[in-house]
Amino acid sequence: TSDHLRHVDSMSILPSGAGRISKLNALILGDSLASEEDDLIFPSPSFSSQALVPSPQKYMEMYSRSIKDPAGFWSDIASDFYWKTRWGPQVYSENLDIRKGNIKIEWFKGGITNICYNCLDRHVESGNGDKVAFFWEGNEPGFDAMLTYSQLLSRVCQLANYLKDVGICKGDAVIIYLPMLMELPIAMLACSRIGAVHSVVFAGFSAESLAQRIMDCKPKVVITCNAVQRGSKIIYLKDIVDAALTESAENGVAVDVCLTYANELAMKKESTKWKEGRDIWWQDVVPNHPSACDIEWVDAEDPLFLLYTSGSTGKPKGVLHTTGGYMVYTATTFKYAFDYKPSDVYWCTADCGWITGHSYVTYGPLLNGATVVVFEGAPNYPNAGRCWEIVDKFKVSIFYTAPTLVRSLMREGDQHVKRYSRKSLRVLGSVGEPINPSAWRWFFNVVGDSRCPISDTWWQTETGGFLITPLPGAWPQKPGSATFPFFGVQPVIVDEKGVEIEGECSGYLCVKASWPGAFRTLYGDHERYETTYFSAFPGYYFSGDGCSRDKDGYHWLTGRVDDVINVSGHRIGTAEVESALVSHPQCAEAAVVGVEHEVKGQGIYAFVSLVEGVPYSEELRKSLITTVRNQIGAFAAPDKIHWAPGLPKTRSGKIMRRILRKIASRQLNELGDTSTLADPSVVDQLIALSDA
Ligand code: 6R9
Repeated sequence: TSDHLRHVDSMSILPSGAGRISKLNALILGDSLASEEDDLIFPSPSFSSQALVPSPQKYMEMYSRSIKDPAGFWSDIASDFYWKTRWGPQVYSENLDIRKGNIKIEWFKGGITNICYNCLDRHVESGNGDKVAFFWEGNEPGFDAMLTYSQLLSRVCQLANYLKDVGICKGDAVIIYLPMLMELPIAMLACSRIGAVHSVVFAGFSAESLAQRIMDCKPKVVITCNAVQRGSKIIYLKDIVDAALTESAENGVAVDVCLTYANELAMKKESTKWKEGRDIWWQDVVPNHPSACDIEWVDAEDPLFLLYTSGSTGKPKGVLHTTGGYMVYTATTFKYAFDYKPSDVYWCTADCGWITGHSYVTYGPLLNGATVVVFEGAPNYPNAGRCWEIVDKFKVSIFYTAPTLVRSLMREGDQHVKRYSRKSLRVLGSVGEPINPSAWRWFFNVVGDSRCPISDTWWQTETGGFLITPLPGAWPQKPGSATFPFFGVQPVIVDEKGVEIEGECSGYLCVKASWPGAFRTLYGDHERYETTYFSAFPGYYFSGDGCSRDKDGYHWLTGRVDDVINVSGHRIGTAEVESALVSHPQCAEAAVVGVEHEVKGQGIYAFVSLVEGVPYSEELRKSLITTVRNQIGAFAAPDKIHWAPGLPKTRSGKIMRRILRKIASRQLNELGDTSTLADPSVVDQLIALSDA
């Protein structure tokens, strides 16, 4: 058993004190007892008694089996899905130890299936075709739509048939650049139906970022729409795609087809710029295609999608997920972490452009046959009550969002929440960054009326699904802790030498065995996969996050320990922002660090050195920020530009970010040792320019 397991087994999850122990025992024994005591918040007995995992004991039972017998545990679960051919004798095979050869992870190899079939056809064939799959809510209140499972299946088939018509085959890449219209998950499912590999690019990325992704995965088709209104702003997506396609064509990657959905609520068809021969209106072709489409049966290890994410170096990484393991894992994590019941209405506020939208807007919920709310708009438009209006409108019972949204709504005041009933809510969820205890408490007490457990789910693009998460109903919660590992997951905390630390500790968060939802490679660069994730601490997958474990065995994520910043739950590499800044003709050098931000979690703080002789000016500041917006996207725009005559560097020329972080957060008496700097006087110059 793992350390974690021993930890929990010995019931040391409890702080000393007989009162508490008897309370937890009471909970385990199913007594009707609920209380909030100090930092432990117990699920109510009525919640626990109906929960899928109603007690720590039940969790322990399932967890220990998942660790002792992963093959048996996961094949039992996988058997609930449809497989055309069952997987081979080996349920999984793995090598996570770089010292023993190449990193390899495989689950259900030889199993032949299709995730779209399991998301849609399976439910329709079992008589659930009339159940609502999607409730769609537009940007403007009053604009909405819905699709049942049967209707969704027809839509997906029509698009799949169109894609086949234009030559998309199994294994071909398709880039999807769409806002949160239902057409976005429809496009994902159409690709998976025919074995094509989708790569969704968040529609907030700039033309340059999109072009970079197009050039990396070389899609035959790009799917987009002409424009979208988000909040009070109209964004002309087709113009961005046009620019990206021009750039990629100039670099030798020509895209045959740009399938464009006419979103007439935001922009007239006639005003859209058009390139005959390449551009085609979705509405002109897709609805004319048959609403039934044969499945392309694929191997469990055939690729399902690519999703680009930021790392600590400049070039985004194409995280590759395969079919079978991802399917089983997203479905199972969704079911248990949200205690899913067929009567639930589920809303996740994430955009499908991020991993959360892949695993927990599209695949996880649909695999469970859930009813999902898809929201196009901005959560504070037209006012701060919009989320709760939507919750009441669709009777949402599971609401999954990011701490940044919780904090921004918290600032607007309780009245916006309280004027809605929210009585349908049952379970809340949080993802994207650590949730600070005060935001947790507001979410719990005000939004959830102190009755809905919060699943603070820790995971990553790379992990495919939740790795550390509460199971509502099982454990007492601690505000701000992601609690315990999901079934089959063995997190370990290691020190800087890669040695596992036991008990109460803090260090680097790693995982020591594979789980079905793990990514299998970085597209086109397996070596980078191995060096980025498996070399720092040989024998383990390294997450890039810091973590501490308290005396009760609860996990507390402390944020990234690499050069990645987390802004409103969006991962941004400091190197990407720096390379955008230095592409500005007047910028000589840039160093970017994250600083604490009240709403966004972290803000982007950029130190910029200018080319000799260029004076500082407000205009230049704006132009630098615009450069970043254009190269990456608005979400990566620096919050602060700090003029820097020089940057603190070691004698070997390495920028000392530790010092920059302290200057950025004004912790000037904690600068530490600056004597190893090539020129220690730059520090004083920087401090002097702090408020320039
Ligand atoms: C799902 C997602 C991954 C990084 C991850 C960590 C942070 C995500 C978190 C959390 C603390 C949570 N993170 N969830 N930190 N508690 N519940 O966000 O994927 O965009 O790849 O970001 O986000 O730092 O390493 P991704």
